[in-house]
Amino acid sequence: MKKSEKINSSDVTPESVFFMKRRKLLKLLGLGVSGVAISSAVKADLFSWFSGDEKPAIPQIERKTLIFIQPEEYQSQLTLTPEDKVTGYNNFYEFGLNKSDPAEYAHTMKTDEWTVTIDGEVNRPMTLNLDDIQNKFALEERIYRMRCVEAWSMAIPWVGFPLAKLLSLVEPTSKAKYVAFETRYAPEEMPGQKSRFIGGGLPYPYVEGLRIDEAMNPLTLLATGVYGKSLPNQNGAPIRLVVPWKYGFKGIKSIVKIRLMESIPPTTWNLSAPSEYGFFANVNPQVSHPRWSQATERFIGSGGFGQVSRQPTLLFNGYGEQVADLYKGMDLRRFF
Ligand SMILES: Nc1nc2c(c(=O)[nH]1)N[C@H]1C(S)=C(S)[C@@H](COP(=O)(O)O)O[C@H]1N2
Ligand SMILES: [Mo]
Repeated sequence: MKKSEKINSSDVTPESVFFMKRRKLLKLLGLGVSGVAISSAVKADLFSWFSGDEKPAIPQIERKTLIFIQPEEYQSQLTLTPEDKVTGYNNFYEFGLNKSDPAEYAHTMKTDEWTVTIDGEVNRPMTLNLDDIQNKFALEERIYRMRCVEAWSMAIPWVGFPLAKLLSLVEPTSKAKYVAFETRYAPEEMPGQKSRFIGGGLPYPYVEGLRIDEAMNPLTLLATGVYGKSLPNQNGAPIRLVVPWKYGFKGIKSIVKIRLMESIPPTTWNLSAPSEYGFFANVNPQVSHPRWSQATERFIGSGGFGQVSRQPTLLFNGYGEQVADLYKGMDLRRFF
């Protein structure tokens, strides 16, 4: 090797390598250039700059086939968003801000030996592992509309069970007015939790909350699967919340803690930008986000992303019949 081509390992940062000639790069990566150690993190970054066949396959975590019932009332005539889009176009800032980042990087989160602790204002606090949960609650498939606050939407066949069943098991006390949720905190596995460049500067762990009557509503689901199989990490494995009449950010992923509380719990997007994201976050076409209208949405169906169809947004995302009573007499503009 010519002297001028020598590279020290300390020079091999993603930025430096980005500007290297492609040929030199490939040589570095593949051919064991002596004296150069490239960390696997840098390697992963490098590979992500190549396209198609030069990219290593994304490690796929095995998804278990689930057994579930299909209650009539939760099936629907909706056109489903195809599975590859439900599992490939995601928001999970712990793994990056691009919609493709979660599918590409979330496999680093470890989901074996997962437990969920339920405590606070309850008579029977408990910690359940995933088998306990799977054994205690029969799974059902429910097709729900999902509306992200960014004005895109999907129709998704979740598999899960009503949160109300879990809450009944722990017996909330009369002081339990709210339910708080928390995502796993493991910065070594979830790089966005320690880097604001990856995680968008949100406070972590991601936290969410519901009023107790919202949490007890039969529509509110704890999902452990999607499209008939256990959740892939990018969708919030092994267990996540789905609240179909609220904006998608209420659907906190990869839950490890559920706490019943007397006072209103903090929520991540509200902490981050309180004038833009409220506690309630009910889907409402008449209440604009400060920076865009919520009147319509781009439905992500089977067409290419360039030709998604625009459709009107529905009050409570179309679930008004089941949930409007929860907000009787409330000013939905003030409590957005
Ligand atoms: N922990 C955690 N949960 C999260 C998010 C996140 O960044 N971190 N994003 C939310 C947002 S903005 C949306 S729209 C949904 C997306 O869920 P999906 O990727 O399964 O469609 O997850 C929500 N839950
Ligand atoms: Mo979202």
